[in-house]
Amino acid sequence: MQIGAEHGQDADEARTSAAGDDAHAAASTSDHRAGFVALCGRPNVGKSTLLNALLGTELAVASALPQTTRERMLGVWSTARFQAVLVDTPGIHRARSALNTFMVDEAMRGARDVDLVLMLAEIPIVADSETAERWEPGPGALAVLSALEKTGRPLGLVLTKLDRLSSPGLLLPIIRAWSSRASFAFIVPTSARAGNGLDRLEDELVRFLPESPPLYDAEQLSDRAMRWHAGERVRAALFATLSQELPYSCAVTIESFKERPEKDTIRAVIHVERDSQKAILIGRKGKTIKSISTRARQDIAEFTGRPCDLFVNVKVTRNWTKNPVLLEKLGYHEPVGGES
Ligand SMILES: Nc1nc2c(ncn2[C@@H]2O[C@H](COP(=O)(O)OP(=O)(O)OP(=O)(O)O)[C@@H](O)[C@H]2O)c(=O)[nH]1
Ligand SMILES: [Mg+2]
Repeated sequence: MQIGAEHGQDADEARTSAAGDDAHAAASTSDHRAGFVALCGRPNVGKSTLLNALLGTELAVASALPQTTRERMLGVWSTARFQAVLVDTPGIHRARSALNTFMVDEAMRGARDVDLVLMLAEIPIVADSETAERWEPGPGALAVLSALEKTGRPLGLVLTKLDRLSSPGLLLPIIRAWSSRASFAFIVPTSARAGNGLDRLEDELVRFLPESPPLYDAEQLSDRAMRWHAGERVRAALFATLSQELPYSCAVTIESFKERPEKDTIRAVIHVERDSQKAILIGRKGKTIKSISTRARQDIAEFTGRPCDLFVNVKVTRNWTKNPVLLEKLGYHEPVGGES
């Protein structure tokens, strides 16, 4: 698996470099298609899980808690027929802290300049057809719709978590309620978990990719470097291990990532906002931090395909979620060319 060393290449830059690249041109056939597809929606609707299901690999970190994804990430889906560069984005929500404002801005940056925006929305769990008939999208989902319509990009609706619906008959009124709200290019119900609707989604989205040679090397799976993915896996372990609130006060930086043929060595710092959080994170006799780092180490090793040593430190970076300067220091800023 090849992971990108570059981040920050936008849609236009990728197109320009592909057009001038002989190696890519050689791979092109007249009907090959390539382009960018953004996955957008409220937090927790299943954007990262859908990206993973389409790519067939656990590239993006997904969790049961909302606001897991904080930064854009590209997942490159290459087939003989097309290359869809999928843009995973943070959930769009009403932001209060500096971190949340960054996340929503990041999501909107993800929807910019793409060939197609997919708006993901959860299928509501309705018990009977009467409830389904009365159902309307909520204010949060409608706010997302209005923000995405403003991008002016073609907009397809992906209804998610179809497997939770007890009967397929309940779906029709839900689709009707959505189609009365906007003129979507298409509406596709899916279950990333059960693998339903993914073939149809593929057919729909490929139609929006322009004829083009591949924009990325077919071997390249992501624009983010391995150290970024390692940091994400430490964050995933925090979401999986800690109770509700604490993961939202945690940021992870990778201080060093030494690749060695037999065993990589990774040093990570988990930043919390307060001393009391540091104590909880470490736990009695270091038990909590040990289980987090064991979990993260296994996850990173599975991802890289190599064993690793992972050393984790916990540091108090006071009120970092509220302070734009500290956010930048911890890596939450608009990407600059070549940086990962
Ligand atoms: N039942 C069911 N659950 C799903 C499906 N897709 C995603 N989920 C679950 O929904 C939760 C959120 O999934 P994510 O992929 O992290 O959602 P997201 O939209 O990326 O969330 P944020 O990054 O927090 O905005 C996880 O617990 C997933 O396992 C699905 O098709 N069926
Ligand atoms: Mg996500």
